[in-house]
Amino acid sequence: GTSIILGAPIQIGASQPGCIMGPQSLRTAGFVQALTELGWKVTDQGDLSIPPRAPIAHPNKAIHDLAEASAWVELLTERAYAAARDSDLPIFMGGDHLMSAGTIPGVSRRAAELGRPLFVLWLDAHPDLHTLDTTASGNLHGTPMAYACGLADFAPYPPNAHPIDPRNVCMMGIRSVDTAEAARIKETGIEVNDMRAIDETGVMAPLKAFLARVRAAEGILHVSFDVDFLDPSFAPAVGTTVPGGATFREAHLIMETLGDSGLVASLDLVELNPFLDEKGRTAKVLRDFTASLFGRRVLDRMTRSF
Ligand code: DIR
Ligand code: MN
Ligand code: MN
Ligand code: MN
Repeated sequence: GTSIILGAPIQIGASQPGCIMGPQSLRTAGFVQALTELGWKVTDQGDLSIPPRAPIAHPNKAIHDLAEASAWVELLTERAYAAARDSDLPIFMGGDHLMSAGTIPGVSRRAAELGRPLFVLWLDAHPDLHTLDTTASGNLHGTPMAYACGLADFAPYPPNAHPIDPRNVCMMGIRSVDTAEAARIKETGIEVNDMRAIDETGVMAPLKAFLARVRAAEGILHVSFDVDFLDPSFAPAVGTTVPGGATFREAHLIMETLGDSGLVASLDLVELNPFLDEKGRTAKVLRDFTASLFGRRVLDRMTRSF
């Protein structure tokens, strides 16, 4: 298959700097080579950038960098659409999770063009369901899912022309939810498998049920992978660590199962903050999990030296 890689070095959506180095850290970890070795034809389109913008004020005084956020959303919607049109399984390398406010509408536009529904598997400690009115931190990486689902007016962002159906979203790993987000989960009925649910059922039962729904609907699947989905004990390079995350084995099983399904059409890798890491540890974890989704299996790994 073919994969376009797009870097989106965004950090203005997060509380602390560092995610700007995410794409370069993944490349340094041999990300492209890992996929090429599996037989994929990879085209790295490099990193996107936005021109400087005049500030935009918002009634919610907590919000910062709104003009830049809006520019990223506009640019990424267009570029993610093109990457989905032009390759089998594009990878969007963040950058903080604000990135997904562009990538999901972009791949959703492509799904609409193909006449197929878009489904989203959201792997994150957080649901990122704030609107511009409810975010208390003002960190816009807490808002992309509300925008992607069309749950509120996000002006000055461009209007979302291809909102996704909240019933087509499956969240896993959730363990930090703000009050306004909890209300929105109730209203929309978004499927949330929090860590307690995963402890009770394991990851396979909800994942298999979701994949069966995607298949039955002849849907297209987008996976949005926030580093803080993982337990910080082995993936510490993220600004918003929350204890009690997915284990290495749970995440590995999810990625191999997604690869086996053949349903995944695009992937976000977000919130990697290499400044908080030691020796590129978390970038290597993301490289290997992505390789699992792209077809690397244990029998291949046995022939490698690690
Ligand atoms: C929190 C943190 N809910 C906020 N969100 C994060 O600032 O809105 N999402 N870290 O990934
Ligand atoms: Mn997130
Ligand atoms: Mn998160
Ligand atoms: Mn976030």
